[in-house]
This record gives sequence, C-alpha cells and structure tokens, in this order.
Amino acid sequence: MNTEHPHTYINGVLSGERRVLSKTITLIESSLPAHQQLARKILDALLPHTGKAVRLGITGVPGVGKSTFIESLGMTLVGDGHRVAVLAVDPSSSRSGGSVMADKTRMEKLAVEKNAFIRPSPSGGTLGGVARKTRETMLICEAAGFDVVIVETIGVGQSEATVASMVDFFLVLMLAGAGDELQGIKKGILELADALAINKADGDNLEKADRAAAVYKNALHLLRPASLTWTPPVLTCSAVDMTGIREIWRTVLAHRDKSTASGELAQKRQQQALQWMWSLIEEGLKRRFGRHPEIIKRLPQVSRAVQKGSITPTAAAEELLFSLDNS
Ligand SMILES: Nc1nc2c(ncn2[C@@H]2O[C@H](COP(=O)(O)OP(=O)(O)OP(=O)(O)O)[C@@H](O)[C@H]2O)c(=O)[nH]1
Ligand SMILES: [Mg+2]
Repeated sequence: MNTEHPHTYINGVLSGERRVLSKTITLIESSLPAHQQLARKILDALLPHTGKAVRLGITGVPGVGKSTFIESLGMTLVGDGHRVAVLAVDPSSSRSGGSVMADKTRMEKLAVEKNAFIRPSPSGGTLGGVARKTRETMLICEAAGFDVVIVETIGVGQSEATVASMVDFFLVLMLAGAGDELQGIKKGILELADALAINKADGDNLEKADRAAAVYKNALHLLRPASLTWTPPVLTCSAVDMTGIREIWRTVLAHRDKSTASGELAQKRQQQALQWMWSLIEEGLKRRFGRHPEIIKRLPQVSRAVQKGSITPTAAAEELLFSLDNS
C-alpha cells in the first residue's frame, strides 16, 4: 500500500480492511511529526463516518474478570451480528507490555473472530496521551464499521474518569466481599457508574453476590442521581457461566434508548467533545511552557527560590507566566 497518502488509509478503513485499520492506529500512536500530520488528515476525513457505535466503558480491579467478561459479552454480540472493537486505557502498560495484550490470549475466542478487533493500550506516555490515542482509535474503529466499542481500564489514578469521559455508558465490575462491600471501593467510582455488576455470581458465590448487590443498591440510592431519567442498576453476572451477560447488554441498550430520547446522550457527547478540546489545550500549553527558552533558562533559579521561601509560589508562577507573555 502507498503509505504516504491519506486516501490509501481513508479508503481502507472505510471498507473495513483490518490491516489498514491497524496501520492507521499505529500512525495515531506514533510520535513522529510526519505520522501525526498524516493521522490528522485521515481523522478529519473519517470524522463524518464516526459516532454511530455504542461506546461502552468497563472498569474493575485486577482479577475481577474484565477480560473474561469482555470475551463473553463480545462473543454474544458477535453472535448477534455486531462488530465489536475492544480498546484499553492503561497508562501503566509501558511496564507490562499492555494488559490487554496479555489478555488477548485470555480473550481467545474473541481474538480470532473476524467481526472483533482487539487493540492493546498504546504504550508509554501520560494518561492524557494514552487517552487521546484511544479516543482517536475509537473514532477510526467506528469509521471501519464497528458498532460496539468497548474501552477497558484497570483504574490506575484518574483513568476511570478518563474512560468515563469518552464513553456513553460506564460499567463497573465488582466482586462480592465479606460484607464490608463499601470499604474497598474507590472514591468517586459510584458517581461515574451507569451500572454496577457483581461478577463471579456463580457456584458458592451466588448468595454472597446477591447480598453485595443489595448493599450497593442502597449505596447508589443515597447518591444524587446524575440524571433524572436514569438510576444506575446493580446487576449480578458470571462471565464464566455466561449468566447475566445479556441482561447487562439490555441495560446498556435501555440506557441508550432513554438518553437518546431525552437528548442526554447528544448532550453528553457534546460536553465530552468540549472537555476533550480543553484537555488538549491544557496539555499543549504545558508542553509549550516547558519547551520555551525563557522558561528553560529561568525555571531552575525560580524553583530554588520557591524552595528556599525567598519568593512565594504565587509570585513565582506569575513571574514565569509573565516572561512567557513578553518574549
Ligand atoms: N468463578 C468465576 N471466575 C471468574 C469469572 N470471571 C473471571 N473469573 C476468573 O477470574 C480470574 C481473573 O479473570 P480475568 O478475566 O483475567 O480478570 P481481569 O479483570 O481481566 O484481570 P486483569 O486483567 O488482571 O485486570 C480468572 O482466573 C478467571 O477465570 C466468573 O464469572 N466466575
Ligand atoms: Mg484482564
């Protein structure tokens, strides 16, 4: 293929060629300026073909069963005639080579499905950088005709909020504990969830899962609802036995129907687009700041002065920002 021309990529993606899809994503992930420029052209052209997929975010602690769940849900959806893309936001993946990469072997059946596409988290970089690449990859997958995009995260740092800000529906997978359900739960996660699902509701664990679901239902009740039309349900499932999986998908679709009818989905996506723009602006400004010759020259000295207490952080910040304005 001609690897210089945007049209080679654009046409390939639009006709759903996997090899071209992968190559386009590689361009998006590349930090070479020439690649980035090419990727921007491709993205611009593909943008009108995006936005039609169901965007589903999934999180949960390591071992909760995310990969097994995605394999089960993915196979169910592919069986129903859907085309499913699985992406990941994992800023720590530079360390391990990508959790989803390792998972590809755990998502054995889905990985070889022709109507499924699994892409590991882009390696390296900040959460912001990884998120940008994943977002753009999501758009490319939509243009390639995938009508369900699943974005997985293991929940390091702010990654849950980041994933929640790029999807329509955010599902939190949980495990039944020993009665102390709310102890181990990460702060803020319940506010992000559009549904909770207690996984591993099978065998001896079934009763415990039901009890945990009751506790979570109560907890969610106490939180102010994020929407007037949607109360996050608490479900149970077994990714291994494949029970409760369809119910969860029906919940995703019910949420989609309601939020489409009320206009909330369109509004959410508009807000997400604006939020995305602002995070790119912030990232860009920071980068420019750090590269600016005047800042590079003065920063060490000013930093030392702040450490010694001979200048206040406020004055220091103002001084540095001022020198940016005046050069
Ligand atoms: N009994 C039971 N075991 C499950 C279920 N789902 C997953 N498991 C098991 O739990 C273990 C972890 O499952 P994974 O799917 O790898 O979990 P994960 O959340 O992807 O884990 P990380 O990728 O490490 O974050 C595996 O041994 C699975 O077989 C379930 O529904 N029931
Ligand atoms: Mg996994």
